[in-house]
Amino acid sequence: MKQTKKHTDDVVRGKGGELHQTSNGDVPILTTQQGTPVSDDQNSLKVGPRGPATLEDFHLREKIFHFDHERIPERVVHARGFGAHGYFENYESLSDVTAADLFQRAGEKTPAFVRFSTVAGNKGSADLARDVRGFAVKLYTQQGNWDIVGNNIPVFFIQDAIKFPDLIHAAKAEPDCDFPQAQTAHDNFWDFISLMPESMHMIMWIMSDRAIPRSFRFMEGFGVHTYRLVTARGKSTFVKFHWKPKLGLQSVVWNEAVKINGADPDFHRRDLWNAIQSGSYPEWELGLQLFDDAFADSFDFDILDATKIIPEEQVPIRRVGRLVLDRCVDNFFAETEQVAFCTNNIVPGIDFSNDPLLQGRNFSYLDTQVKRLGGPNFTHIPINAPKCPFHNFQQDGHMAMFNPRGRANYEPNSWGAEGGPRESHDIGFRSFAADEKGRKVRERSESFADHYSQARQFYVSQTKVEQGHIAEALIFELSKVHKPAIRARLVSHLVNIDTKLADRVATGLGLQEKVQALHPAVETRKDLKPSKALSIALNPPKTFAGRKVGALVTDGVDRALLDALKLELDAEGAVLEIVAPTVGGVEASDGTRMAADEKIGGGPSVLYDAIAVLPSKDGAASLLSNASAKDFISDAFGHLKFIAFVKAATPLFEKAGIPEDLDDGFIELTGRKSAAQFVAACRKLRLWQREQVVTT
Ligand code: HDE
Repeated sequence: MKQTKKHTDDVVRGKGGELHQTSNGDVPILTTQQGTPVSDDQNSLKVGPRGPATLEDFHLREKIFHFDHERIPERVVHARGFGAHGYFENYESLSDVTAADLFQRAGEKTPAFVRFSTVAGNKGSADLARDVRGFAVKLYTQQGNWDIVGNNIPVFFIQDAIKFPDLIHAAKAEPDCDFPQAQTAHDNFWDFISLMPESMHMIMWIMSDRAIPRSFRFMEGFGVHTYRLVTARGKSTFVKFHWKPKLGLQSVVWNEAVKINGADPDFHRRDLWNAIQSGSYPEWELGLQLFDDAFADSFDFDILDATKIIPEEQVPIRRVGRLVLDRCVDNFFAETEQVAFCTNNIVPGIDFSNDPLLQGRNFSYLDTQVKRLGGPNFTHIPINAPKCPFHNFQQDGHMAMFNPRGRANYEPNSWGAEGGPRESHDIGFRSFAADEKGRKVRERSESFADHYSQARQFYVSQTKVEQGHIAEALIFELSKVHKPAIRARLVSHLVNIDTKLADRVATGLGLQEKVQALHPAVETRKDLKPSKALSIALNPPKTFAGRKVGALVTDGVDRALLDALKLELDAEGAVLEIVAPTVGGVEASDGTRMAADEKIGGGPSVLYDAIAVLPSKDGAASLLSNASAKDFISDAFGHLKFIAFVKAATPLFEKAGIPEDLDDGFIELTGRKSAAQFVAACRKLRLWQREQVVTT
């Protein structure tokens, strides 16, 4: 092989025509794991170029051996996830309610790592599955790592951890055929759920648009369980944790979710990655619902029951700081895959409650990390290691990196200053000294028995449109259930929640017989006040910031108009992407060339929050036979999006089946002023009244 090249990008050919790139000092020299420099990474060591391979080829063996062991077990649940780094910044000192070090000083920043996830699907499943999203936050505080391992829904399916394996078995692919993937729309799930009345509140949430968020950036997070905050003097206050997205809530509609999964199965992870890489850092405020024993005793439900919320109207949320995600990972596996969240990672000043779900989780997370990460030293992996000093006498095991130094590996000992760390009565973690007594029983508390009242409260807190989506989601899911008795049994629960909902679902399923209410353990309360905070539609964002407009253009597009639109979107903090017949772009009306972000079929309108249809007259004519261009428009219309347009687009609208009498969601672009009007309209995200014409 001749080595004459100057730059690594240059290649030389080997005897068999294979290409070799070598280091010329501009990049490091390739080595084995042991640091031995490698001369040829294209050919294994053989006896003659056509002869057998040799066993002594340590480079080949090491490379293949390492590759064979690249996979670790994926998470049993929440396998599909995406993480990012950032920080939590305190607004004020919370020393009145907690001794937790990170909450003592206003303005203090604590490093954070967050991993978002879906629950049911495997690691390679699509992002827009109808599912709960995990919202797990690791805070590297000065007194140890604190993990708030939450979800984007504030309640859970079950009340006792002992049912978790059953729930997850039922939700995941069925064990004989191994499908469906990342979907609850199958017999096993609904069979289990229909026999689990405590899950009905959660069912309302996952059948709502909360389970198909537009982006991780536009969803809330919840700690779910009741925890305790504890002061230095040992005073305890109950707390529920909330994350409130700065950009507001937003979801997609179901038909859109289905199509996004095909067009871009990585839609959520790409969204987060792009936002952070472009400097548009997503932000959430940490909210605390604080309450004392007196409130807990007087509240309508048990604060230890994870299938219940405390409405914000009853215990307002105190916003105490902000979480900012400002750095993508350097390596997905090292950070996002190996991060190990544990509910039992807690710091002084915070404590658990007796929620039986939380108590079970405190066992599960530590246990699962050993399986996933291969041994007890997963805390030595940089993403899991505390950023504060840590000292103990734990030693050895697989991959030990930080064994104690010197001779002391136990305490008490007699080695004085060299004797290693000791306990601290002043700052060490102390559990809240709760009075606990009772009979040892395997029993559910009667205070957990109301299964329907809050399910109803959630349902009646939704707008008509949102209620329709819940009904349609139930009809969709139950239509995939083959056993009619399971469908009917589920509807018999719905009767206890809302009879109109039950009727609508029964009709949608074509049930022939009137379904009677399943006998409830506790009658549904109808006096719980609707809570505005539970609806997405009633809490619209104030801005279109962070959202995306897709502009369908052709050669001859009006450049000035496009520039005007871009200026308005920039000012709002939103993004404009160009969708053109080819990715090579178009020649605009003024003769300038514009690159495209997507080819029409590759950038369907489901990937955008709103669209602009800006072809030239000739361009529109040439798109009339383009099925993707038609779908671009008809989908945006069907998904209730705002549509900016120029007159030349009219034939395309006709082709896409848009009613001639354009509704308020269409805004004709003529200049900067109309572009501003379009952006202002987009802040509403969707024209909900269009649902009277199209069903999503
Ligand atoms: Fe989890 N859960 N869970 N879970 N969970 C896991 O831990 C478990 C529950 C949640 O991004 C596992 O590291 C039990 C509620 C998130 O890495 C496992 C019970 C909530 C994540 C586990 C629950 C969650 C997990 C699998 C019932 C919301 C992903 C891999 C008592 C408050 C964290 C792992 C990440 C992951 C067990 C219920 C949230 C098996 C036993 C309720 C966000 O340990």
